[in-house]
This record gives sequence, C-alpha cells and structure tokens, in this order.
Amino acid sequence: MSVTYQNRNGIAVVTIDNPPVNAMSQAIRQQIWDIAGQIEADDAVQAVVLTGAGRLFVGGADITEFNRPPLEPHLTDLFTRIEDATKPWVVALHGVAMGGGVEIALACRARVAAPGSRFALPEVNIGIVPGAGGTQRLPRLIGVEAALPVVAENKTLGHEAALKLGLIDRVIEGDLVEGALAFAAEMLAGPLPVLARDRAIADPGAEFWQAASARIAKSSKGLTAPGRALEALRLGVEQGFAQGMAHERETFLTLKASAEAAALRYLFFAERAAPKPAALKGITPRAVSLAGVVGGGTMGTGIVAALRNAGINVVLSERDEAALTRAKDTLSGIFGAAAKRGLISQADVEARMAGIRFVIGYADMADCDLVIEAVFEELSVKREVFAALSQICRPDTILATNTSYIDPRQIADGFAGPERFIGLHFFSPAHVMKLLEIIPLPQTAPEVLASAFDLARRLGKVPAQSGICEGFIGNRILKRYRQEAEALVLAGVAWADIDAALRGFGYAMGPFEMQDLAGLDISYLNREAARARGEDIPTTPGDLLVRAGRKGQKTGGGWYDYTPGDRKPQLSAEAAQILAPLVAANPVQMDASAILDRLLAAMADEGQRILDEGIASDASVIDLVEVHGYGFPRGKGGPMLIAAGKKDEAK
Ligand code: T1G
Repeated sequence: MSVTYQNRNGIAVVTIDNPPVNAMSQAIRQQIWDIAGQIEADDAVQAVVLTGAGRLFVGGADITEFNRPPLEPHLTDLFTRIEDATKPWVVALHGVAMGGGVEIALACRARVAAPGSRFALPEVNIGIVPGAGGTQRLPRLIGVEAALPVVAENKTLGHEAALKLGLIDRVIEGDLVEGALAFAAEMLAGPLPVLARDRAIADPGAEFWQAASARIAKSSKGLTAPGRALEALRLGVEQGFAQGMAHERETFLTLKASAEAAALRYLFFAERAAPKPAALKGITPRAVSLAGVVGGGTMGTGIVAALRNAGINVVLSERDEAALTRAKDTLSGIFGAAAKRGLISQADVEARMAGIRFVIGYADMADCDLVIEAVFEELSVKREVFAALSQICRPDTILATNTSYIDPRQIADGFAGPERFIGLHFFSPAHVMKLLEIIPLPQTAPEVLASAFDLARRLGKVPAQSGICEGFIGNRILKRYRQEAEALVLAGVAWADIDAALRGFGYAMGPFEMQDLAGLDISYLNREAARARGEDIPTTPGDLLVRAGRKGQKTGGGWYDYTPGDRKPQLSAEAAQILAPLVAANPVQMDASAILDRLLAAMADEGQRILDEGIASDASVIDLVEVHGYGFPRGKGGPMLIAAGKKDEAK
C-alpha cells in the first residue's frame, strides 16, 4: 500500500497503489496529503499528474473504515488542499473511478482518461451520499441535469459521455501517463482551467426538481440516501458551494452512522464474499461454452434468457414442436421487452435468439458442457430426463436440476457419473432474479461446485450454497414465515393488518397478498399430496379458501376480493366468513411492530436452525437469500442481521 511520486521533467507523477481497488484508506490519504505538501515546496515541480496503479484508478473511500469514527486527513480537507495547490493537478483516470475516486478527480484542475474508463458516485448503494464534494463539484462541472442521475440514481458514465459532458477534458489513446504529461505541459502553457468549485451553476427550475424528486422517491424503494443526495445537490445550487459542502458533509456523516447504511455495507461485503467460498480456493471451474436447458416453460425460458444475456450459447429441448414454438415466442418476448426498454438493441435481440438451438428430445445435448433440467416438479418426470441425459451427455458434462423442493439425491440416484450432478435453484423470472441457490450432492465433485459458482458470476447472480433439506434455505424460511403469519390469523389478527405491517417494513407486499398473486392452489395440492401419503397436516386457512374456490387473483378472490382487471386487494367478507371457524373466539390485538417482531423472529429462528444444521455456512448467506430471492428490504439487511442487532442490544 503506497503513494509515490516521481518528477518527470518538472511534472510530478503521483501514483496511488493500494490493491485491489486503490481504496483511499487513512494511510493513503495521509500519504497523498504529505506528498502534496512536498510538491508545493519543491521548486523543481510545476504541475502534478495523479494516477492509480493496477487495473483501475480508485474504487472510492475505504468502506471498511465506515464502522469507526472518521480519521484525518478527511477527504474533504485533502481535496481542498489539492484545489488550493499553487501547482495544478491533472488526474489520469483508467478502468473505474468511483465515489471518492471521482471526487478527487473533481478537485483537480483537469481530468484525462483512457478509453473504456467508467465513472460513478455509487454511494447511495451503501446508504450514504457522496461525502467529499460529489454533490457540489460534479453539477458545477457537467450541469445539474446531467449530474443528478450520477449523484442520486447510481448512473455510471462511460468515457464518451464523460468527455461530452465535460467531466473529462481529453481521452488519451496509448500510454495514459505519457498522454497526461503532455496534456499537463500544454495546460501550463495557457490559462489554467477554472476549478469546478469556482464555476457557475444554473438552477434548472422548479419543474425539474419536482419531477426529479418524484422519480427518485419512486425508484429508491424506501431507501433514504437517494432523496438526501438530491437535497444536498439542490441546496448547493440554491445557497452556494460552501453551504452545499457543509450540508453534504453533515448529511454524509449522519447517514454513515445510520442502521440503514450499516445494513447496506453488510450486504455490499456479503455480496462480494458470496462468489468466493474458501473451500473452492484454487479449484478450477470447468469451461461452459454451450449449455443445455431441458424444459421451455417459465423457468426454462428464464434460464435460457439468463444464459444468453451472459453470452452463453444454449440448446433448448422440449417434447414437441408446439412446446418449442411457445418457448421461442416467450424468449422473443423477453428479449423484445428488454429492447423496448432500451436495455439492448434489436441486433442484440437477434443475436440472443440466434444463439439458441431449439430441439426436440435430448440427442443435441451430447455437445453440452452443462445441462440444466427445468421440467415439471415431479420426481419421476425429472428422473426420466436424467436417465436419458446420463446416457447421451459426455461423462464430464455437468448435470443440474432446477428443483425447488425435491431432494436432488433422489433425482440423481443410480445414474452414471454422480460426481457431476448438482442443484441449481433459479428464482422466477430467472433472467431477472439475482439469487441462485447452489445445492451440491454429497458426491458432487469440487470442480463441479466451482463451475456452479463461476456460472453464477457469469450470469450476474448472487450465489448461495445450500445443504439438502426441504425447501433448501429460501423456501424453508418462506414456509416458516407463512406458518407464523397464518398462526397470527388463527389467533385473531386480521390478515390485512399483517400485510400492512410487512409493507410498512419495506416488502413490496405481505404474505397474504403474495399468496393471492402466486395462487393458493399450488401449496394446497402439496398439502393434499402429503395427506394422501399419510402425513398428518391440520386444515389450514388456505385449504378452506381453495376448497371454496378462492385460489387467489386468478379466481377473482383468495384472502382478498379483486375487481376484474384490478389487482388491488379488497377486504373480503366472504373470506372472513369461510375462515371464521378457524379463528380464535377471543381474537388477540397486535400492532404492526408486534406483528413484525413475531414474523422476523420466526425467520431468524428458522435461519438459526439452518445454520445449526450446516445447511448454510454463514448468517450473511441467509440474508442474501432473503434479500435477493424473497424481497426482504435491502435497507434492513436481512432477518439474521436484525436478530444479531437485537442480541447485541440485549447484551
Ligand atoms: N472499500 C473497501 N473495500 C472495497 C471497496 C471500497 N470502496 N471496493 C471494493 N472493495 C473490496 C471488495 O470488498 C473486495 O474485497 C475487493 O475489494 C474487490 O472488490 C467519500 C465515502 C470498484 C467496481 O461504493 O463497486 O467513496 O472480497 O470484487 O469486481 O464520497 O469493488 O476481495 O476481500 O467488487 O473489480 C464508494 C465499491 C465508496 C465502490 C471493483 N465506492 N466497489 O469491482 O472488485 S464510499 C463504491 C465496487 C466513498 C466518498 C464515499 C467494486 C469496483 P474481497 P470487487 P471488482
């Protein structure tokens, strides 16, 4: 970890070297501070070029310091020192400049960058606002309209957009430092560029702020920082740079100390640790260039879309032409919708479709490096598929089941090459949901497990390794959550109050609204099948509703009533009447806080059992499952983090 400088014909080249992302830790800040003082005193130096060693410029302040009181020199003071230097600083950017990495660049006189460079102020992702001038200097450099999406909405700028907007002054082809030195020499020959802080800033007017405020309130999904970033930017426009800086700093420190920011930092690090389990260190994954998917239904086509979005060619197998045609139409629709939203081009749509071979049967799976089964959730149907695949596919082809409930050992039992089997549980829609539960069988080879994690990385998924139990991690906790919610209904708590409590906590919808959306009949049929196997399963509210024909939105009513064409749940006297026999004669009263405590405690209790049984390796894996698979509000971190916090409070 070091910051060095070298005098190159009167221009000091200052290099930050702090692998892996040149985070500006206290030691790095101190070294830059000291070198800035040395350069000011060095008559042999007329200007400075600041650059980063390694694959990127600077990934930001050192987030690992955020749980402790801020240490001097503070970035704000360091950046003022650079701005006030008598020798102008030019920053030479490459790879990525994020957060404080962008802010130190904004404090320099000028900025040059290598092609492919990317710039972002992603602080809102970790619950804070840019804390070293980003909300004040960036709009003075590129204008308020261009700056706001970067400051408050996590927009990343590429080098072309950055040049066009004036964030950078020149794109340097070839050697970046040499190009920056030449730029600095030219700069010295003429009038120095005006510092960002000294530039005028135009107020876009009330309409702009109203629209921006409404847009950000909607997109921030209950998180605090985006709205506060807009507020800091606006205040600086209205009250000037100094006031804006003071407000930004106060907001940054307040948010940094908040529970929401702590939860988001926890998830930030958990998401980076998830793809790198220690047990797989040094194990080389198998290359997957051609993947097979068996089953072109909702899950199968979602998985195909995820694979194609990652540039992996696919063989999609179905039973007959009609099913293949349906799958083709579904996939065209998925990619077409992405193009309509401007996420990909029409050419991308065609390329994605061209990379899919639609076949009947399994013969074409012989070339595949990996085959994912996504057929009906019935053991015998899955076993038929793997009986064929284990004969047709190469011995080293990885065979994965997408089952969400069935024990993968039963699916693979008796087939050749058991070491190549694994569970890959995608969440619907598979091309959207980031969670991928990875379920190795006892005999799964380490490089097959490593291949599953590598596939997750390529698909942009958050992997969560699960042991084998009913429902693995996520559906097991979901079952307990639903059981607890229904226990409250039987005790007399109104299900509308329960849903409202969960929505108030940050879920998009509560457990009963969710059941109406998904359909009550699926779990009803599972319970009936278990009863047919002789399992003693008491009658549940869902049983009574389904038996009364109330399967949810699809039948116009479940827990709630629905007006045709309107998904808004309405209290249902009929449902209340159907369930009355199950509800306690003396109903309990519970407010939202008590309801929440009860349900969160149940989730955490089931999570603790999952840890105790070795199904999950760490509490953070369980929280990633809940956040990325079940809509747990990100700003709360997860049921395990909340329970840990309650334990700490109790100490
Ligand atoms: N601080 C500390 N550690 C960091 C870090 C950071 N800013 N960024 C990454 N790491 C760790 C990460 O945990 C992982 O550790 C390793 O580096 C490689 O990360 C004042 C206050 C820069 C795009 O939010 O988006 O500046 O697992 O796997 O895929 O206003 O890292 O190896 O032990 O992600 O090449 C704002 C966060 C900070 C950017 C590189 N900056 N980082 O991606 O590597 S707050 C951010 C990223 C701030 C100012 C405020 C990415 C990356 P380990 P990685 P990558």
